Amino acid sequence: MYVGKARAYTNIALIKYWGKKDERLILPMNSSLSLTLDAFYTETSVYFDKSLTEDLFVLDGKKQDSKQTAKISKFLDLIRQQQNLSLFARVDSQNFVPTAAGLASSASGLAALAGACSEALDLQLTETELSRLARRGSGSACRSIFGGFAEWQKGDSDQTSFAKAIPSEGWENELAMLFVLVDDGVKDISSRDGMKRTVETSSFYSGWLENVEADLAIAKEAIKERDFNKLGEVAEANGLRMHGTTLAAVPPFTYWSPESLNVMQLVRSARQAGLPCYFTMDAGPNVKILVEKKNLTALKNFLAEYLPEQKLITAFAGPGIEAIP
Ligand code: 2P0
Repeated sequence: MYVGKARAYTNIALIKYWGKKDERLILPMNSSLSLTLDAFYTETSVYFDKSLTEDLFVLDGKKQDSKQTAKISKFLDLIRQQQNLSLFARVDSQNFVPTAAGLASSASGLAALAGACSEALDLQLTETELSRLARRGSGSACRSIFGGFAEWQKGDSDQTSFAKAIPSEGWENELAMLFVLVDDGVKDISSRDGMKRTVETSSFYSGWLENVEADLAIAKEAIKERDFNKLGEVAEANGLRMHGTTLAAVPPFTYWSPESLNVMQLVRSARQAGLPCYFTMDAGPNVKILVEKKNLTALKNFLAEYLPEQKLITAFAGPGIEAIP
């Protein structure tokens, strides 16, 4: 039996990954940039065990169905093929999220799985190699190998597509991200399906690609200069442009709910009131607000007039992946 365990934290993109050039290898159409957070993480143990006759995936103590297990098995197949191994595995994962709010993330999940497999089989991977491996499970997972700011350089092959830490001299520790939980009755479109449909059918997708590398350059400059407004402005604009592409997909869709729009407007109002803060959204209705730590209390007080406190979760910059003995 080979056993390994790892913990990985989720990350939120400030410059989004949106679209694949190669679905099998998970090579993205564009580079992206993220902040790894401390508030949400996954711990995963993997047991490659010769007594098993199939892969087993247990999440938060519950055995998962064949559809959930298929994504895990596909990743394990890759490991088995690379390592010339024929054992099935039991994967035991626990998601640590402050509430059951649909915040479980494939980034932390697949990064933790890659780390656990690497530990179990003593692969002795470099961070770059681990990032490439995690990418094969879920694109955004390649960024969760690193703490703080990370850039996923799109590359053009399995070898050249991986994330790197962005040197920031600890500036990320002056920042916070406030999650606003938004209720949503709409049926989910996974980010995997959403980005595929957008790449294949959205007439706005070319506009996304035209701007994203310039956005990334501005974001990196902002990090270097510790310029909060510059980083926030480009992140907000980039996120809006990503969400814009979905409106022109066939059939069209959006991840926004009416409440998401209300929260976006609240962020604009907070800014008008002299409080620097910026929003971003992913493949769901929750809104994430980037704010400097020194303004976090003021932002919470501002929002408290409009939103119940239980809807807010605060996160700070988090660490990179960790092996658990
Ligand atoms: C991101 N998202 O950069 C973007 C923004 C969602 C919106 O990466 O198909 O779960 O497994 O590579 O990584 C979520 O997509 O997709 C995502 P796959 P993934 O964070």
